[in-house]
Amino acid sequence: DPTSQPYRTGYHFQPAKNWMNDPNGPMIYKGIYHLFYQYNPYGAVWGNIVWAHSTSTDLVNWTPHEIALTPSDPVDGHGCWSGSATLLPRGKPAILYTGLVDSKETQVQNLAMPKNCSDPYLKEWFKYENNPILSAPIPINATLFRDPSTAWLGPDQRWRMAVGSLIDNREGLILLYTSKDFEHWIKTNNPLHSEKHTGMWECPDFFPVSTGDQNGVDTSILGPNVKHVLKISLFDYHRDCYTIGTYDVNKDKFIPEEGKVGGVPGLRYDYGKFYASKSFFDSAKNRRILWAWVNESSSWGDDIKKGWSGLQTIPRSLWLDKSGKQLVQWPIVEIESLRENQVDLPSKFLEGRSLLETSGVTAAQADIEISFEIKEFDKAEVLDPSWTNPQLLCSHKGASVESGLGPFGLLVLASKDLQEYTAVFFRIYKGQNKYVVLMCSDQSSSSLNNKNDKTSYGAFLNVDPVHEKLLLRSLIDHSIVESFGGGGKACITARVYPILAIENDAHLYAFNYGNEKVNITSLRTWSMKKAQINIANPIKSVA
Ligand code: DQQ
Repeated sequence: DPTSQPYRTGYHFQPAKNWMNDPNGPMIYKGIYHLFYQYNPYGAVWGNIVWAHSTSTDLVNWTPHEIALTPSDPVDGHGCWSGSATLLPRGKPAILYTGLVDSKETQVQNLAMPKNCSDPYLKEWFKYENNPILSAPIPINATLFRDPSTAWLGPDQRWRMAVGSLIDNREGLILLYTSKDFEHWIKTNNPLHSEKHTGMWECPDFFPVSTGDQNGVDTSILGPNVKHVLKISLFDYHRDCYTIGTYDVNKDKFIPEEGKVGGVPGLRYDYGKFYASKSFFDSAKNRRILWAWVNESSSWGDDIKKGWSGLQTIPRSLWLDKSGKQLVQWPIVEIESLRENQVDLPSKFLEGRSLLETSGVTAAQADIEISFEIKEFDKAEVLDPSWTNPQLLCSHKGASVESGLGPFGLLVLASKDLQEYTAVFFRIYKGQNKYVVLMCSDQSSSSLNNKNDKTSYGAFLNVDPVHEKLLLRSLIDHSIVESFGGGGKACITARVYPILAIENDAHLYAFNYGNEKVNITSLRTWSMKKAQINIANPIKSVA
């Protein structure tokens, strides 16, 4: 039974069984949240891809529906790949998605619409009779032409959609198309954006963010009060990168403010496992919400044995940081409705090389927030200027490597004897003219099962530890740990499969393996209730 296993999650979105990858077409329609996703109805590995569909009223509990889009010749007989939803004027939804027309993975773009717009659950969809609406333009390779974005409407009353692609020199690019009627689309002369030596760009997401507050704005909003974000999924590196910039709607060009969108050292939504993300504007609560696929770190054999593969992140609100230079993400507030049995620890010093167990929490299914304050910086080590790659730094200096200031943070999904643990922590270094905070998620001791990928992840956190507290929140859910540093300025998601630290044998600790003491100013834990997620018949018959 795939639903009763130690790695099955309690409050993360996943289907009852089988393979899931990218989130597709998230939207809110008549007060109902919709999530579609790439799904294999026949097994726990990628293949036979359809659009599965679930709806929710609170983004926490989800009802499964019939498959929304299933392959049919001639426009998508070999797969219904990723795409997006757009709300047309008068609120009518439309789906743009990639169809695979043959076994060689030739890709076209298709349009689908609801059969009955008065059904808020949008249970049935039909494919537009003149599909495909787009085939790959010369000289684009038709196997590298996919993932239409949510469309936005320009002041010229033309819709725009972005499609991911690749040309010579491993140049990733975003093709841009415009349309007056959503059915006939014309390619613009220049791509929306492109960059050499980055490889294929998948799943583009392009949207405005408000410069004045944390509210989200509709995808078609332009003007002086917004900046634009371009997110791409880098196929060669399996990571989601974004850049903030301005969008010139007359030239249909995106101008990044700094750096490169495709650069491996660039900004990422999440520095761990997180891919093919997609955002949507939630008009009910004026926020932009982000979803992403979190794949397994276990072996194919183990995935087939457990009968499922893939999770979605907890949906995250997303907004522009006060600095204007990066985005901030935070789990949607609705998830807090699952919190119970709050335990508060009084503020206290955590001496060097010490451990503090938090009890009274179901540590395998929990939410924890901890805040550290540093007073003494003398012992901080000097950051070697050549240490520019935070992930490498975290893998060289795992949780067991002591230093002056850090590592300090959390040991989650830990066994009693600490044979197994996942460590999420900070280290503080002396940089050129400021202190540098490194955030790590170290999976190297997460499981005695060595068939899992236990790569460590890391990010530099844009927080000044002299003037600000160091906040860390982790959402722990059996085989996933989603961590938010600095109130969501750096996020790291990890998948782990402990053998000992499961269910009631999982423990949770705060730790400080550095030499210098740190002050825990607050430590709050909650057990998390189980959400009703994709259970076909949640109401048991009493007859
Ligand atoms: N997954 C889909 C593609 C997309 C990729 C196929 C990204 O449309 O490019 O399942 O994970």
